[in-house]
Amino acid sequence: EPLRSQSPSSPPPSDEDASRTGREPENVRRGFLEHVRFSRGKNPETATAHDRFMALSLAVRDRLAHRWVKTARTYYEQDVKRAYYLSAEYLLGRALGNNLINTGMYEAAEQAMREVGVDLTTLIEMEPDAGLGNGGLGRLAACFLDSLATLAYPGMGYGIRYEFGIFSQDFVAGHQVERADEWLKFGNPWEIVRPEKAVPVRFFGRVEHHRGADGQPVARWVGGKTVVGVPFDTPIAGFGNNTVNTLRLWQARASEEFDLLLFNAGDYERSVVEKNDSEVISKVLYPNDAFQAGKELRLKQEYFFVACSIADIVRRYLKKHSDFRHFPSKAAIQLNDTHPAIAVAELMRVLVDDKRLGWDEAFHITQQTFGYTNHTLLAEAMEKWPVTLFERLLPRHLEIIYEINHRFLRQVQIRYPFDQERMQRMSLVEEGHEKMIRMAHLAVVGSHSVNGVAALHTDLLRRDVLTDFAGMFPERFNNKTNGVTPRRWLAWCNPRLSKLITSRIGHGWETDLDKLRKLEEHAKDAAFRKAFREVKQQNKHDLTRYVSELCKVDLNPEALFDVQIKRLHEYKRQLLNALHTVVLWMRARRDPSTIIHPRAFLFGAKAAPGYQSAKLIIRLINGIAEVVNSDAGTTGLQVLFLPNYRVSLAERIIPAADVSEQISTAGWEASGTGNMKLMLNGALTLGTLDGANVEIRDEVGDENFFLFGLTADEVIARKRAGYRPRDVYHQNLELREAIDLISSGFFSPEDKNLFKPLVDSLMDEDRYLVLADFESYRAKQEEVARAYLDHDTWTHKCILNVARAGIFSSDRTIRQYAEEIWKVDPVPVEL
Ligand code: B1H
Repeated sequence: EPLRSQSPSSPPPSDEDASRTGREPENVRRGFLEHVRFSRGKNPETATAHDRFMALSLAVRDRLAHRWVKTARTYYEQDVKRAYYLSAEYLLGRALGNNLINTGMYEAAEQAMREVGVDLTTLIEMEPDAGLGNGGLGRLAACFLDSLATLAYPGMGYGIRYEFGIFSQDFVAGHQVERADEWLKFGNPWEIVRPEKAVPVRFFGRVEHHRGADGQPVARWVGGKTVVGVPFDTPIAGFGNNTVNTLRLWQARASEEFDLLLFNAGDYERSVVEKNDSEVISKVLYPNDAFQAGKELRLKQEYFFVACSIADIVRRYLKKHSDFRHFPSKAAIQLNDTHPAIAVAELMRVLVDDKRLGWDEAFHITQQTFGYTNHTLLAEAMEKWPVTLFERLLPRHLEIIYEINHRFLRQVQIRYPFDQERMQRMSLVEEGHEKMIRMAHLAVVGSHSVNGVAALHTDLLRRDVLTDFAGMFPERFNNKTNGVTPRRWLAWCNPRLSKLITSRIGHGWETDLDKLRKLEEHAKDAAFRKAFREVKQQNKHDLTRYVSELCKVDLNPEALFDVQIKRLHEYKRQLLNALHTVVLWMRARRDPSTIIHPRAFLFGAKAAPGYQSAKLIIRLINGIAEVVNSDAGTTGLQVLFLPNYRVSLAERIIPAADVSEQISTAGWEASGTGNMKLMLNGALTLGTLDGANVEIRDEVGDENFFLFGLTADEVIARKRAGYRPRDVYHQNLELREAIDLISSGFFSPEDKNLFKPLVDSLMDEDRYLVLADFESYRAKQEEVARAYLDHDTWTHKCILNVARAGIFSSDRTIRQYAEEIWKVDPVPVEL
């Protein structure tokens, strides 16, 4: 029975009831005070900072609730086609400040808090980051959710509600130490649990084959054990509109039925133990970026959230439809890398086994529904699962994959007769010592669209990693260059620059970032350049203050802030940056006048806990920092590794950056998105022709970009020609001295041989051509330092970088996905 909102004696609570939905300061204040009392059970006098954070967040959520419901109803009533984003990661960061910005309530909240004697920024700082992702891939998913809502697209995210997100990082004697990220410990004010929408998910068991009443073969997956997925919904508010979309994250719960079965059988202990087994599925995010560890639990996580999401999508479809032939006109599902690629087999299972569709019809529907985004060319990141594991965990899916493969390889054979090698290369099953399922091949074969994340990356995908597929299905391949949301990465994180921009070109850039072009005109105005420079300087002072508390290091705010912030990976070459700092320092020790301008080298990065060489690079940089910072007074050089790099720390660093280090070995960084955030905040890029750097340079022009290093083609050629890093070492005196200093144990007095593995791998193999690119990098760094001396010309370049960052808005990216892949239209929400 639906709830009656009318009763004879009391007036109905209406949507317009301002005490709950009003966005004026007095409404926000009342909402806040009510939550202090009734949600936190405190008096204003006894409420802690955390109570206040919870109360304000709940008051903000109240102000989204009405639009959230209205958005869902609008989509339902208009029966619109929806875009579903399936991702194992969402690196959301904090929500309060962003929701205040997107709803236009920031000033009201500030005033309301001031009136009750609370500082809004202190309160915002209470919120833990939602760190349900590793790096770029997870943050991209978060930016996409923001753009979907802002552009009023009917989009929804699906993922896992990890109890522990990305670990938090400490340094102990310069070494990385990981701590569990207990982000839910004090409660999460944004999510709403919906146990009534829980979904059962089967694992293990066996497949029975019968003939149906119609004589057709029927497969039934039976037995095994069941885990339940419980959805938690988080509202995603668009900027300046009424759209509030949903991010639905699944938590694993033990199935009661199953427990009861064991319990009745008298095995209480086993039932409790198995409850644990089920619930570990959503326990923790795997902390690897662009590396596949191949753990059984990870495959369970992937199937778990995929099965829940597909069931949820199908259930929603069946509320208004019964004929599955129209399914692709109501649902587009995007696979964020191969982590959810099992969805191809799962939708086939639902359509063929549960809904009894014919294979060909089901496969056509499946292909029309899915799109696949590839995020990396690294061989070690390619997901492959042992057939034996699949057979045990997901026996029916293995059969389905074999059937897809059989039919697909027949197509290959007809198209390319007598080409056995090609069939082997393209097969979904890798033959060998241990047979493996290639998830990327499953994703490509099961989708109508395959995209890379930057122009160069898509080219390389076509040319190298997926050549055979691009040859056979050229129309499937397309590029969608990544983007970042200008709400979080400018409006929110850099209020000073935002205000300055708005003072010149007005509002509107927040949702139409191409409007920043108008700044090109203002770049000619000396007063504007001066104001721009002052903003950067103030941001650097802010960061300096923050860092002095956090790291007990006093940065020189007059120094050039040179930042490299991203995951720690050998291909990203933090080691190249580190080697250069050693060379500079050795020079400065001999002759301080060689340092053209004071400089602070700032690093932020987490290393995967099992990635030994990455951890050693962190230890090295911390060792270098200790030495270099001890005589910063004479050299003007500072090196600092900021601990626990995460979204909320990026929001502080990026507005204060002068130089953006984007120095990966050409061909390895699929896109990068930090490069875009730094450009948007007026940092100049020092970079290789890799990932989206190529497009950034195309936009800003060569004179506003510091380019160095081998190109992707040159990297390949250099390796083919027999690259010998030791020769480079012998030919470059300064480089040799720096490497020798590291080898000598100078930066690791407690263990003179600590860096031996690092140096050995550099001299013997140097897979990522650090030494090959060193001199080119060093020379370009010298040019950077000289360019910085001319403050005014430098600032002019910074402004042009901001002015030309428009195309790197994730709004542009999402519009392209929506128009070219998903075929979904905006659906504005009216109140
Ligand atoms: C990217 C990953 C990734 N590419 C496997 N691949 C993971 C792969 O947990 N895992 O198993 C996690 C992450 N992440 C990044 O995606 C690219 O390296 C960046 O260049 C790119 O900008 C980003 C977004 O497209």
